[in-house]
Amino acid sequence: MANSKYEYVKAFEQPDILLPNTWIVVRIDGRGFHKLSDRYCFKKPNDRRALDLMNAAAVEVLKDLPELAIAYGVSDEYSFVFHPSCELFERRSAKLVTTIVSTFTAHYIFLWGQYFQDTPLQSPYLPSFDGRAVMYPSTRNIRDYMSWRQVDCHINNLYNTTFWMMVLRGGMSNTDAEQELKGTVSADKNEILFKRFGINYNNEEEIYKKGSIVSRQYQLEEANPSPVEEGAPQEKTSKTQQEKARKLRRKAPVVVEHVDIIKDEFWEKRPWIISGKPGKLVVEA
Ligand code: DGT
Ligand code: MG
Ligand code: MG
Repeated sequence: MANSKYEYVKAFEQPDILLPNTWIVVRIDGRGFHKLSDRYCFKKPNDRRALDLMNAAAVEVLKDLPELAIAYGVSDEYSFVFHPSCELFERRSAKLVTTIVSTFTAHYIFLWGQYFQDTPLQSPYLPSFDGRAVMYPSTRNIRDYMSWRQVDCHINNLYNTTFWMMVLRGGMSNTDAEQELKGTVSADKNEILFKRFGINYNNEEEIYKKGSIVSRQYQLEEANPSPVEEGAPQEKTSKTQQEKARKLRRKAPVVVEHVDIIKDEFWEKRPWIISGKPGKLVVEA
């Protein structure tokens, strides 16, 4: 390309390459979903269609980006996790975040009609998402990040389930319900649900209690504790090796689960998430 006198403006661009050998989480969150959920009459406290739509869009993102190791979704947010060995877009933050946000949003809008058949999207009330990238230097950190989101899901869901029961079934005003729940602990909310409404919180649907985990499906392994070498420098993989791994990952189906990701078992049975090495494909019987 010929140089022009304008080309100096390129020098104003800031580098934004994320640190090597770190886990990268791109968390996206629906913008103004409080209003949007009212506008499209989402059911309270949980609208299964809304969650299934979030999950369907996330599955498409994982299919589109084989570099993604796992994703976790709750409410109007999704965390997409890249393995420390990921070299996509030279690990440039803006490219990673904007690609995830726009791919997710495109699929969310494209799939809307399948999940909300009687409530078409109307301009200007269109869903949009923000996003940010955060780096985590150790396996412990990334697992704690995932645990943090799942614990948050549980705390919010227990609160919301109790609150909306008190309002919708108990006939209380929003303010009164809020007032009564102030300062309560989990046991109190469980008791309100059980004593007043005959609801055993444990029997609520897993998708609401645990959120949604999206990952590639391989043959589950025996849950053996496998010590992870922390901080060991990753061998740089060549472009051909990276391409081979991408192709292998593309072959694995992407699945959605609603299970515990805080305990070791989930990670031990799916060692490919932490190791970054594809597992054995599940063969159809
Ligand atoms: P933001 O993220 O700062 O732009 O603002 P919001 O309004 O998106 O707030 P946020 O992200 O903290 O909270 C998510 C909102 O989305 C919350 O008000 C409840 C709503 N929401 C998410 N999933 C559901 C659902 O399944 N049913 C209903 N009724 N509301 C939902
Ligand atoms: Mg939001
Ligand atoms: Mg949110």
